[in-house]
Amino acid sequence: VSRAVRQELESAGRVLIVCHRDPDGDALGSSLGLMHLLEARGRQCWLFADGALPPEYGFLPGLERVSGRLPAPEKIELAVLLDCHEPRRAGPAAEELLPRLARAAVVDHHRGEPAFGQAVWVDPEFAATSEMLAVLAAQAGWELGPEAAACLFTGLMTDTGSFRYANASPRAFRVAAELVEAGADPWAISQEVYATRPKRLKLLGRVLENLELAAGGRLALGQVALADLAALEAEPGDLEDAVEALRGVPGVETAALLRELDDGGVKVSLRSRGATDVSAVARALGGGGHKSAAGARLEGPLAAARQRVAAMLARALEQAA
Ligand SMILES: [Mn+2]
Repeated sequence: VSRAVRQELESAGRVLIVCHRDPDGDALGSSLGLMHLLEARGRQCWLFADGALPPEYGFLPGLERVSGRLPAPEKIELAVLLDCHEPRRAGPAAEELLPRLARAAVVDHHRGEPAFGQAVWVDPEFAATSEMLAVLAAQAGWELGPEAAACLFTGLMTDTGSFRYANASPRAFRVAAELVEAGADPWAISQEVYATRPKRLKLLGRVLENLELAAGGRLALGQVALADLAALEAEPGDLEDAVEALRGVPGVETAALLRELDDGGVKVSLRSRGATDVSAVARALGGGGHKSAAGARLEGPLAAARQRVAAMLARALEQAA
């Protein structure tokens, strides 16, 4: 645990909590978890997230506190950037505000070289930002109530693929046990997060219809055209099951799912089973992420982007073999 980050969190009374744009379970779980922890200690918090909040996280206690608007800078004593370490990852409004504030702390588990913040704790050995905050709270002796525990458990559960990914370390399980002891309900939470939505199943069907195996079956490629997303009224978050399904095909070591964007670009989500570092491929494409889950944004059209990604992944597979 970073002593500097802990000191910042213990000394500030009015705290702005910011996570990356288009927040996922860990971004929201860590933000809300920290809010509950700090408010139990009498602190005042604001929560900011840019982009849509996925409906499966609607159950998180305090979610209504997450706003797409930032408070006036003079009210903020300390800003905390969670689950990313660059202000630009939090969207244009946060990118503009954060560097102007006197005090900023960062807690994140993504790879990279953090250059922002006075107190920075970035450690890719952790499975989730939520896990980092749970460890910090335990070490600091902060009271962990059931609401904070539920939020942090959600972040840890989703970032470990329900404790199945390679990042599900002994520590992740120990932290999960502490969170369950503190009142997180794994069954209730997983029911909410993994509820089967017809839209998602249909979208998964479209992706699987176009499944292509390359590199001798070690590479799975899928794509979703803008028209498919529109026809099913699907949202980007609805595609998470699809990319996991691609990676789950026996023999597949890396998977790529390409999604056509309405501005002519293409979003690519990359997954690996662990041997191939897809974050390196993502970085080469101008994106980033983790060794086994990463993403980037490319220029269109879809077919050209697909060819480019397929060639890069095939090379990465050759190098890993
Ligand atoms: Mn995370």
